[in-house]
Amino acid sequence: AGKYVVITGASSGIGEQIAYEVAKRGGIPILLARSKEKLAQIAQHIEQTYGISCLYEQLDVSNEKEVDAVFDRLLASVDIDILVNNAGFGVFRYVEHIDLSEVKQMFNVNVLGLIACTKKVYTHMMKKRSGHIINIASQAGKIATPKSSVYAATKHAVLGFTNSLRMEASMYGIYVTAVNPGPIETNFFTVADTSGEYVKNVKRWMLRPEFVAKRVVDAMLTPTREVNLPVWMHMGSRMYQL
Ligand code: NJP
Repeated sequence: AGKYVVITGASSGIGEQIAYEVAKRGGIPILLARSKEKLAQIAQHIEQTYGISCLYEQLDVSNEKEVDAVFDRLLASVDIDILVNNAGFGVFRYVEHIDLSEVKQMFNVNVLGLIACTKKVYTHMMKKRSGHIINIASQAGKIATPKSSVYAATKHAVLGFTNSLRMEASMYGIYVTAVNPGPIETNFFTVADTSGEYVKNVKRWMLRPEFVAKRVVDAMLTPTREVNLPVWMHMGSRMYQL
């Protein structure tokens, strides 16, 4: 309770649900994303429902200057306890149709943006010798499926970065967790899969974002040293873990 939890990509999907779950359990979410109006609505909902007033700021994680400015401002007024690097997107295409500008944008957001946000908060956490960094990677960071080659490459990069950071961070009492869910019912696929081909195949197995948010907040409450949370895949009535 009372912990400050910064969430990137908090304007929809998993990030939004993590914000509600954090507030529900007495933490103070700090919401970051590009859509400031959506963040304002989410903050208002949190205030009305949980009586917690939370900060929110516009941030494009792929803009280095913005990352610097936003985190400098936040750290001047708030002692950040937990960072959830959740902002991210995918564009699913067969390799022959890949557009290099989309590749760069995916790496800029999913990988470089995540590293930039981590660096700002990690150096703060190093000084106080505590904290928890949670990176939303993906099933695609452990295995891959057709059409998701570049997205999978970004999430493999996130997992590699996370695993190395965890070793370094252990010397400062900082926990580092990666989360690797299977497909989730969010806006993600409206961008990732414009043809609907992928969703058609996985729709019935999709996880609810509330489910993932609960698991993420559980991990905040009982951090452990290992940890890459398992891939969860929902199929029929079963929940598989990889
Ligand atoms: O998707 P969505 P999810 N700077 O589209 C924000 C991973 N994941 O919740 O900036 C800052 O509802 C965007 O906000 P806005 C996935 O890779 C998903 O599913 O206002 N923020 C929005 O809040 C991603 O890392 C699945 O447009 C930026 C949020 O990101 C994370 O889960 C499976 C941004 C995206 O919300 C959340 O995705 C899996 C930027 N440049 C992992 N660009 C899945 N859905 O199946 C985007 O294993 N955002």
